[in-house]
Amino acid sequence: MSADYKKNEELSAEQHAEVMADFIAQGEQKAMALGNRGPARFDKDGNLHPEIMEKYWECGFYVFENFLSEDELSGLRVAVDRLLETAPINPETTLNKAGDVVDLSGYAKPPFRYAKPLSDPLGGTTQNKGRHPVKMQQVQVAEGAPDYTINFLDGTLHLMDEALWLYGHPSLLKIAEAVTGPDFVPYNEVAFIKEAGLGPAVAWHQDGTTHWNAADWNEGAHGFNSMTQLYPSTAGNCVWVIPGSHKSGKVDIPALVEKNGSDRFEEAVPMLCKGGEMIIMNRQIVHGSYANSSPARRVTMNAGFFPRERILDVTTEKLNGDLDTYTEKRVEERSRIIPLAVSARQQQFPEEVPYEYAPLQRSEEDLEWSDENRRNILFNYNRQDMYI
Ligand SMILES: O=C(O)CCC(=O)C(=O)O
Repeated sequence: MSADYKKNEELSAEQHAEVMADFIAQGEQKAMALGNRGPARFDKDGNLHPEIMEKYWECGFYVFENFLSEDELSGLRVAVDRLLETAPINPETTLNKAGDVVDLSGYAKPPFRYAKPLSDPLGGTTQNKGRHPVKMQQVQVAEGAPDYTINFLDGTLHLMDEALWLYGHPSLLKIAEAVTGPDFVPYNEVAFIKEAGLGPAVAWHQDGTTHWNAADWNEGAHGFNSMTQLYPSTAGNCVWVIPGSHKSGKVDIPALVEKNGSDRFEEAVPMLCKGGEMIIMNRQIVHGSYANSSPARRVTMNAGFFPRERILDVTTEKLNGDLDTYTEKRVEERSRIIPLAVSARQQQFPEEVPYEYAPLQRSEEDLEWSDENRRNILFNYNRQDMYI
């Protein structure tokens, strides 16, 4: 282990920022040299440009520049802040900042998730099927910091209409189609929040937990996440990845920590972009984010997708260890969120050409956006989240 990596010891936020500085400078250079960024481009048939897909499959991630309009971006920022204002101030109370009681009992899954500032809640634990094997560098919080920070929102589409409109974005769904095929299946929509000087680490991991040993395993077997950034995704606050590692099968993360002498892997690069840009990231890529000892906030709107053939009729454990089976009915019910979001977006942005989701094109169910479908389809849609 290198001298400055204090296993089982805490660094102050200043010391952490200091040990990260050289690593960040090198990582930034490597990231910008990969050539996997640019605006979303489509060919004459409206399909994502093949050069983009080529780079995505080479690197395991791609950055779509200038993705959102200023208006859409500021609407999302306001919506997230408004929502956070309403949240209980910590996981032990029902009171929010204004002192009002917040009733979240109707939600099948708690919308707000909390963590200790600058902690690493998952690393080195058996949580999430033990897929985060090594704890990240521990960092002390500054004096006067709150006991908890909200680091995660679960089920963003029923929490904020702005998130539903984003989800119906025709380019986002065209990109999903290009990566996973036109019958792509949604699995969860969440937000990662890393407040400046508070945001906890997400220890190094690969997302997939099911198909590693499948005879027909390939580099796309566990799907991908779209990650729309509401603020700059900087080396200090962002997700770092090992480019190309989505092609390596299951990676020995403890061996990487041993080889590098710390959680700062020399092979890793930061996924950098501006606010309003969108990253797509392969779920098999080795990735993680450091405690946010930086002065910059990150808010990422995640929406993940699977190839249909990798989820249909699969029985596997969810991240909490419960067994689940993804029947055709289940997949179809969970997928209704796509036409519903497209319809909601169409009502918000009527001048846009809406995306057509092939699997539910001939559905006889009413999947138009309405108050009734907000209640019947959208509310608690995320109890049907799926995991492979
Ligand atoms: O946003 C982060 O910090 C972690 C994201 C992540 O691990 C994921 O999307 O799988």
